[in-house]
Amino acid sequence: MRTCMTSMMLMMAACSGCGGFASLLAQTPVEAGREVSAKDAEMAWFRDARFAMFIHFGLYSIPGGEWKGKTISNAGEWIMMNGGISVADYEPLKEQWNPTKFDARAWAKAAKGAGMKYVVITTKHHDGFGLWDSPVSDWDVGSAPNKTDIMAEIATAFRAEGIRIGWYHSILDWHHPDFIPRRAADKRPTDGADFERFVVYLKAQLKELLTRYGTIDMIWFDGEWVNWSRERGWDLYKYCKSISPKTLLNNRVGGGRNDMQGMDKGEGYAGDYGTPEQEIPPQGLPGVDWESCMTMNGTWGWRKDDKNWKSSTTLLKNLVDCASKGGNYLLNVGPTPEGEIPPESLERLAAMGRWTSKYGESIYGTRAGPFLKPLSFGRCTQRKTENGTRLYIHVFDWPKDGTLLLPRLAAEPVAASLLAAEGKVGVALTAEGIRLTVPKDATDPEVSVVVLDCKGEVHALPWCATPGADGAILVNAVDATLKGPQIRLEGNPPHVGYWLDKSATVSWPLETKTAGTFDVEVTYAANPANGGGDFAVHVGSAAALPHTVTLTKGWFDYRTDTIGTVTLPAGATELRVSITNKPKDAVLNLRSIRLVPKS
Ligand code: FHN
Repeated sequence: MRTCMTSMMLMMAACSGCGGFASLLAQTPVEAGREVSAKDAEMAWFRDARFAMFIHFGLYSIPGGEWKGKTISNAGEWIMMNGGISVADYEPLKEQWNPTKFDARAWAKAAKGAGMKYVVITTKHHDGFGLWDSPVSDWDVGSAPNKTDIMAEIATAFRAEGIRIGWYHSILDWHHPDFIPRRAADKRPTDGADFERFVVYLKAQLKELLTRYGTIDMIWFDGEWVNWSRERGWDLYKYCKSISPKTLLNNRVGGGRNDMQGMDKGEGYAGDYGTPEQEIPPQGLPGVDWESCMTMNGTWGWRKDDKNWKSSTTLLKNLVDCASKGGNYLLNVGPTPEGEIPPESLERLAAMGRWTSKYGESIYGTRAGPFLKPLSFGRCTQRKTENGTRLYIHVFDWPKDGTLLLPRLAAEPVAASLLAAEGKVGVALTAEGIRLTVPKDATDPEVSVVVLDCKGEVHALPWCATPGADGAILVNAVDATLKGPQIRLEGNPPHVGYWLDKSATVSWPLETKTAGTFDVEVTYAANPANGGGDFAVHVGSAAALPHTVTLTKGWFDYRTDTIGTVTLPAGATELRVSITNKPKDAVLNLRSIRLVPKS
């Protein structure tokens, strides 16, 4: 797809080192050359790290998803909740806590070998059980058969491998008598329960965790959705920072997390970075610090029957995807009750290490790539160099015709090469964009990396949809401009979802050399339970093209309707979709629109 600029404008951009397009360009936040703020200084190591180990380890590892001979659905670390287990029935687990094979040095070596730069381990999950001996509690390892201070072992072993330390700490506490409201299965009386007293306890334990084990690099708060508030979040944020100013605190401290999407629901919530969970933002988030946490199988804590392991290639692509969008990848392991990381996890960590040890330059210390939308064949990261900018093009799908077309950039390419591989790469500025000519075969079985060195800074040029070789114009959700409340991209590949507000709209800039009439094909999903209604497609100022949705099987079950024809004028215009009648929660999830020229 061509951007809306003539090749002459591009050449001018290239020649002028893109100085002529500053006003047009989406700024890609990079540190080089700009005033480094206190926030930047504080976040620097986080932004460079890109890859980390998450560890869910605790009493819940013992049942491993089973309780009294029954398999409990969706339970690893949630077994107490999902199994409806009372505190009295859960407490005896403490007498079984004896991870005899726990070896923090082995865990640290596995993380180091994978190329992970920090670790986040559960000090206390929602069951309230502490993996260190806390003077303010006897619900911790201090009164268990095996009194090993897990935090101390982790801090020593991971620091020895040069890995920074993060403590996961749940605000939600299903065990402490002062935590209210209680779970449904928790029939303990709440008389005398005092949540303020619980907060004092919470702060006392955090002070222990922040002062007993050297400088802690981050506290990974969680469980912020019960009886928590923005005000409590700021109070806890300031409390922790008063003890350890350099310790980063995620946005779950503040209660502002927007569910699994993980970024803040609005302004004014506490927290240093966003925390998408089990998903990666579909597009980059310029100027935002974030980290996607994901499991290797389907469960955070150990679950003996969860064999749903993602491939190492999928895990690698997730790492690259996160880095290309300016975020970190926090990849989870759930050790067994004996204290061992499952072999399937170790295999994947070793496989990732083989790749990061060879191509890590394209991940660590890089920043989000300049492209406003993900590349169709891979991803891109960038770093500042002495003479300009180095782009790392991560190729997931090696081209059969030997060419890679990069969307247009205001850039002055100087040279292209293969990272950690032999072979030549040609580079040419063309009317469609920057064309790279690569060897016939991929240089890596999983993710190959092409390097493009450019003079000066590199910025994306405004994108718009243009006719492809067949004359059709395809616009996908990932390229859309979304306006209005709640609406956002969802899924992979994404559709436009959460279209809950009738005022929200979706649009794409278009450009065609000649006027023409096109059939309009809309691909969408509409859940029978809470979807359906009417929308309209608008082209520029022409009359709207109305359409009534046909319900599908669900929000991720798509269909394509040809809804009529539109006439495009020559030149630039806009394709927009609005909701005209919304009887239920939402009308549709919109995946793509294709304009097919009428012959
Ligand atoms: O409820 C927890 C869950 O057990 C797990 O710890 C994840 C990891 O991010 N956090 C919460 C769910 O958002």
